[in-house]
Amino acid sequence: MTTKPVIYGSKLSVSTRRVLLVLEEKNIDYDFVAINTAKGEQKSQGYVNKQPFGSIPLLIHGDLTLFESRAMCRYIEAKYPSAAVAADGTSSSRLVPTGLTENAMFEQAASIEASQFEPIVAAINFEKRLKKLKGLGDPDEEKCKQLVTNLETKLDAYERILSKQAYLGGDHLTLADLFHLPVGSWVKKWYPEVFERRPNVNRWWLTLEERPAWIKVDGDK
Ligand SMILES: N[C@@H](CCC(=O)N[C@@H](CS)C(=O)NCC(=O)O)C(=O)O
Repeated sequence: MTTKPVIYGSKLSVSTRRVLLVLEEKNIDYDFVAINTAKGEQKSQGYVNKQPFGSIPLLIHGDLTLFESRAMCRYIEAKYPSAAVAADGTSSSRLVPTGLTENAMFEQAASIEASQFEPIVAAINFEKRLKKLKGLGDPDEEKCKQLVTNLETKLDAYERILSKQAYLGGDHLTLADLFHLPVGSWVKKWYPEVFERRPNVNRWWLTLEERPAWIKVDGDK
């Protein structure tokens, strides 16, 4: 298939950014179709026919129509396994390892992100940013405090893991690390100390934030 993947989404959406980040990491050419969620374009009948949940992003590539950002990232990795590494040369092109043990470690890390990290950071992102954008009022600071306490407990576990290895899934960068960046970078802006006072979490996070692909995606708003 020679056609480019088409991503429907918003450059401000964390889930869209997750997919754009992986495309940039792997230097894949893609087309982008902006969906204005404030205008409810993601709820139009034509869109919902393709994305039944009426949310972004959506990936279309040839005959394939795919939703769920993490599934898209895995698809991109599988479809373009030998795509060029990032400009700084630090990325292994295999963002999902294929060896049995390495893959099990990757899956563990991906599961940690989805089940331990995402629910908390997404709730903080909702309180601090999305609530206002949706006209639902000010953040509930008491709720944020509880969420941050919960996040600290999780990051203590990350600190234990990252004191023994460079990345969450082992000694090489994988999709599991990249999955954290879009929402986590917002949370770090509001609560930098939560990341910074854990030396290994801090080192890991700075390594991710400094990746040229992320700098490009984060700057493209
Ligand atoms: N688990 C989904 C989450 C998709 C999602 O919640 N997208 C948000 C933007 S980040 C959205 O579409 N919000 C508008 C809406 O749901 O109407 C994924 O990773 O793709």
